[in-house]
Amino acid sequence: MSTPDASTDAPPAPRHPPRWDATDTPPPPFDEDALLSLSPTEAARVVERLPLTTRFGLREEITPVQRAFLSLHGYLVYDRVASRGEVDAILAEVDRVEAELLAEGRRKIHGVPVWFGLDPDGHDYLFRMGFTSVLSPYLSRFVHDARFEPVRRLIGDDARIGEREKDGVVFNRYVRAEGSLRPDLAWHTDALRDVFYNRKMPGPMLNIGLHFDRIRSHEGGLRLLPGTHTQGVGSTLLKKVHFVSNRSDAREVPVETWPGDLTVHDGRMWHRVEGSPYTGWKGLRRSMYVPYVVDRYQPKDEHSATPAYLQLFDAIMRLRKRRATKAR
Ligand SMILES: O=C(O)CCC(=O)C(=O)O
Ligand SMILES: [Fe+2]
Repeated sequence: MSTPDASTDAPPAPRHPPRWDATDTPPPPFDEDALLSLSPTEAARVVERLPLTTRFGLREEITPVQRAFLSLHGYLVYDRVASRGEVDAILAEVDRVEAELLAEGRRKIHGVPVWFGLDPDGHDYLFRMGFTSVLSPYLSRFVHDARFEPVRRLIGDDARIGEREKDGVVFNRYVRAEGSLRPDLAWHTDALRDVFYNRKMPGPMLNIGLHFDRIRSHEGGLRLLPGTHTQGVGSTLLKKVHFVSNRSDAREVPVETWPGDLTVHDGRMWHRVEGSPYTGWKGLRRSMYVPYVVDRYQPKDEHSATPAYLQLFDAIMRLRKRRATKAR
């Protein structure tokens, strides 16, 4: 399969396209047309009345209400920022890269392990990879698209897309099956990872995620603990034990998604991924995280070592894969 061109309207079909239902459209994003010149104090007052499940529209500028929502709650959900064609094209690109990695027997990209488990049919299946855009020119063009410029400026005027830094563009798949490496992801903050990378305490940092599947709140998906981004370093590191429990919390907010949605969340906020109640392909969920970096430029290459924070996870994933393969 060749790399799709962003200009064609017929991208190759992914192996597992998202479930689209024409009658299941999201509620319209919050109408901000009359609120674009509010002061921060006025915007904060508007936000106090908004539900935690508010969906926003991504415009050329991040609006005062969006800034106030992010500042109070620690996250934002944007209505379908990627088109249906783009969602399909990205998923097909990941299929292509996965096949390439399998054919080459490659298990690391720039030091970040590629986690292969088994899919519901018992075939090798990629669960997480870093530096995805390094292997996909289509994806590299996509993440640099002008529509994401306001998101970049939200992080900082000098922020850049770290395609070759940290873990690069990370692609995640979750599915419940025998041999699955993970149906879910336990409570954590992303700030802990930053502590490993920077060897300093977490400061403000935003994570930008793209969501590829229709996930209703009872079907698992991202869970956020609003407000935990301003909790202070102690709670960031110790409020819960990182990557251990995945029990629901009375204050958590389920993030319902439609394919193409974009989320912004503060890296210091506690969050998790609830597994799907469905076993097999019906519960497949995919997400992609784009790193925006402001630190000194520290690119990685094929000689880079595996980051310390990933070594333990990697050992666990390998063990799971070995067990799954043996059980067959
Ligand atoms: O899949 C998601 O939406 C969340 C992933 C996540 O929290 C992470 O990889 O740190
Ligand atoms: Fe995370």
